[in-house]
Amino acid sequence: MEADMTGSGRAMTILGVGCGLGARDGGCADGPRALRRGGMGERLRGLTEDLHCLELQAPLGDAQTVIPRLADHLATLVAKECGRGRFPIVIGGDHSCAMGTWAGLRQAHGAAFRLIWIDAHMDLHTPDTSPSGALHGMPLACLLGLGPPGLARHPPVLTGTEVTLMGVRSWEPEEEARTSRHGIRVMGMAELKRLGLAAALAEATGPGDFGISLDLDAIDPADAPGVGTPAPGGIRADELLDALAPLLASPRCIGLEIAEYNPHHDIDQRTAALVETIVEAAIRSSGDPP
Ligand SMILES: [Mn+2]
Repeated sequence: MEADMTGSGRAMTILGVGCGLGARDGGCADGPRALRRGGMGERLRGLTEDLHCLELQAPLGDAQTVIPRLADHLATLVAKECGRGRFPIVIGGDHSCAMGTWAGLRQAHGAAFRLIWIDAHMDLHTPDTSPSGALHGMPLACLLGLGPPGLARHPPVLTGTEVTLMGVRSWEPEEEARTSRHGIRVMGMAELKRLGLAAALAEATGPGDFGISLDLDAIDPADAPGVGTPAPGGIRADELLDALAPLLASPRCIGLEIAEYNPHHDIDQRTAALVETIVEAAIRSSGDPP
């Protein structure tokens, strides 16, 4: 890792995943492209000497066929970038991209790591429990090895005890049952308010390595309107940024994913600016780890 550090922080690769096939509202497929056209890459390159940007586009087709293939492709790319000592930032696209992101990190990262899944939803459905059938409600289940062949990851990428769900406030009973069965730690909004976000994140990350998967719908729709499935009563953006920035700076942080940016629902570029600020925090702070 050290050899790839530049004067201005660690080497990073942003992987945009233009896929909305996993969502009922597929507009998030345009997320990475909208951010690129808005000039995010150029502005971020002003902050670091070593930033690569890649973009995947989902082909037309059936979600159940396309998404697992895309996830395999993404996993390969993420693993390759990690192997080169580069910090991966995956930007969706719908949250089904997580099936690839964390498979790739599991492949490339030798040590154990915890995953902090910040989301309004649990994403623990399988096709037989999902009311909508949308695959973006299933990625965490797939990573745990749940679901039908082709969708479930085998061997499982994660075990439940490695995962903390944070900010959840909308789920089905079958999903909640899975959190208990698999030992997934759940921190709902009430607990986040009680503990404070920084303390909650510190508890969730533990002393070792960790990754962060942020579904933008975890954030209150007032601050992040540009999502397909908004859920009122979420985490305020300022609080999240304050709590997240020092974690993104930590050398224990092995990867970041930001999913569900839907430019068609954004208001005054509010959500786009937030995505950029979070990525910026990862880039800016990476030069001087605590
Ligand atoms: Mn999600």
